Amino acid sequence: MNNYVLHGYGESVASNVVRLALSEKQISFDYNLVYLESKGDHLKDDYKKLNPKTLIPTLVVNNKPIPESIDIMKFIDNEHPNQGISLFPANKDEEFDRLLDYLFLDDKKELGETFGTTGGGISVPVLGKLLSKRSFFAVLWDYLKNHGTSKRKPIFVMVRLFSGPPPGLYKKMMTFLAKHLVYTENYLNHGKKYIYGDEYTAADCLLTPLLHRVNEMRFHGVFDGTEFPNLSKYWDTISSRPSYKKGIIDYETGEWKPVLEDLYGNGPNTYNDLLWSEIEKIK
Ligand SMILES: N[C@@H](CCC(=O)N[C@@H](CS)C(=O)NCC(=O)O)C(=O)O
Repeated sequence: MNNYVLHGYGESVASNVVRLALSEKQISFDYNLVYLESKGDHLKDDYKKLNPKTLIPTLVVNNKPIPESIDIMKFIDNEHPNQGISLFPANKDEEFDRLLDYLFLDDKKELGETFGTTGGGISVPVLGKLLSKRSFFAVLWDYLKNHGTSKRKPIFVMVRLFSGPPPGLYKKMMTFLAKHLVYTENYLNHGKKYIYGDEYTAADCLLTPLLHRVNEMRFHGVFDGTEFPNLSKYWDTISSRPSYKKGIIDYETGEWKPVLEDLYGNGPNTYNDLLWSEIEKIK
């Protein structure tokens, strides 16, 4: 048995962040899979005791729960300063904190406001289908009564009502996603190997799952080297690190793949063209 137990879900951006960090730090842990929309395991009392916001992930260390992906990364980096990579570089400056803020899935911010919150926004078509495995009234009751983050209650109820994004939401997400992809492409003009410099850091643990989500949601052409050469190069670099397979791919639950096939067959996201027209407007 390990000292660490991670409660997470396979296809979850914030869980992917922490699993990447654990893998980069070469830390072993026990894992508890918490099903989200399809079963609502995170809304049950047992989990709520660990994470009152009913969000994943939570790292439990000798029976003490640590919620919040950034706090988990800080904790493991402090506990294991000489093991694996340094997630928070000693010479980090304000720009590093600003970058974390931009890439972090901050549950207090609006969807789309930062790249971090846009990752959640572009996932909504899949979340809607997974929520639809439960009756509307079961979801309504469960989320209103048990969800620990008030802001999210009406969002999930609406997403269940429409079995996907409520009218206009996904279109808005395309505008945000376009903006964040262009911003990140330009940011990488710094010519460094990773987002904050030449070493892999916590900022890459945050950015990798976001780009993975863009890919997973079938936004084609982002990483083929034509429109976004910097992002494409960055993607090749981070996705060929062992942590990408160990922390992300190996943990897929298998719930998302059939839903994505139902939604898009073998083709791109139905909003792919809209995304590209938004990109063209601001490039
Ligand atoms: N700020 C939190 C955000 C965690 C978060 O939003 N997790 C998502 C999955 S990526 C979640 O728990 N979603 C389920 C829900 O809101 O019901 C962190 O970084 O740990």
